[in-house]
Amino acid sequence: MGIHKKYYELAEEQEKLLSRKNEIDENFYNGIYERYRYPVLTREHAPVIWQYDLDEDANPYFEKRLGINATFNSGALELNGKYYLVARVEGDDRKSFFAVAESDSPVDGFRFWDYPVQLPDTCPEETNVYDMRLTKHEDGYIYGVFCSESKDTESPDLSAAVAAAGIVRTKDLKTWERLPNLRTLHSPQQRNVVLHPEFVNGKYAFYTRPMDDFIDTGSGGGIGFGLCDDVTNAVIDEEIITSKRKYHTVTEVKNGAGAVPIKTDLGWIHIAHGVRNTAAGLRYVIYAFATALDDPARVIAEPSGLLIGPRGEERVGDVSNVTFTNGAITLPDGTVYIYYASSDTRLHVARTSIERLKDYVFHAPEDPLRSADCVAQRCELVRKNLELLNR
Ligand code: M1P
Repeated sequence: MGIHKKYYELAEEQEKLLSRKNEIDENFYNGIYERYRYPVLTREHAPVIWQYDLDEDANPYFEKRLGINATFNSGALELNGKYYLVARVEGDDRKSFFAVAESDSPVDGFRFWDYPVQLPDTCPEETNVYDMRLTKHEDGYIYGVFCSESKDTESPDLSAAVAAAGIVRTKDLKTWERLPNLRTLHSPQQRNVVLHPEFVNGKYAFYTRPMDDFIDTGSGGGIGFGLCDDVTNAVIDEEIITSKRKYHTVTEVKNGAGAVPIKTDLGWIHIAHGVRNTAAGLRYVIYAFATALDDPARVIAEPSGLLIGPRGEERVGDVSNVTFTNGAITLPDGTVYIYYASSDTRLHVARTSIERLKDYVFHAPEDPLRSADCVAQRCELVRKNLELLNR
């Protein structure tokens, strides 16, 4: 039994990709954040040993045995000076799983650990798992909250599914303890659930996304918020709505919490996603809002429109016209790295800071919700600028 020589070629080629330095994309400017030129994770980052049988006897043509289709929506965390992404990895078989990618840098050099995460398999009906949010909670654990998807056995429709929020916790990203799924007593389905990093009134606090159905949020009015006493048996009775879905905005069809909220002196800054419908299908963008420090469910600022929308090659992928985030890392100096995926295919990074995010969230104007008022808003900006320019 020997190693097929093609392995060395592929490994060498991949090494060039993994050691490539990233750089700021000079063609993009908005003052709010910088985009980086290269994605931080792509399917080409997936280890060769995940996909090929290296044994030249068993695999004489060196054929791919278990392909990887995409690496995208990632939880993100800094731990002991290293940067970690817990990515959604999708096999060619359509099943997603989690895998940890580690780097010494927040913008490049991410390498997957040898083995994907093997979550404790406690839900026999669970078919798919994805989109983990990683919360360093003040109780000392790192929590991973993710979508646990099962077939809806009550429905005759083969595609009918049920989404629930799975919960795991760890201290090192290696050993994962699975807790029972979150139960929300008044919402039949849940996706895009995020655990708040601090206790609120002595309780665990979750941002939820009440949904009547697997795809449609139905009567769900937006990003929810609920408290529970015991995270090891998490049950939320009352969900209140924080950032609402609104007609003719980027959140009209649905929205969902993204990265764990970032604490600032002015409030919690949330980086979430909003969805609208178009003739070409759903369009997902990232938007931001702030909630009060003394009440993380109360929205105190919400600039209009999108923060990050798909641009250039980001527009195209398995689910085109999507930007989506479920992870950001804030450094002690206030630098913020937002990890966002494009078109359910690859993962990118954008760099900003707490000060710039605050300036954006609290000073970019709110959506006045009507064209006539938007024109008035823009004309006021033009008037002020012309006055300055003509002074
Ligand atoms: O395909 C776009 C996104 O769709 C879902 O988000 P939502 O629940 O808001 O519709 C998620 O499945 C997400 O993984 C995916 O990126």
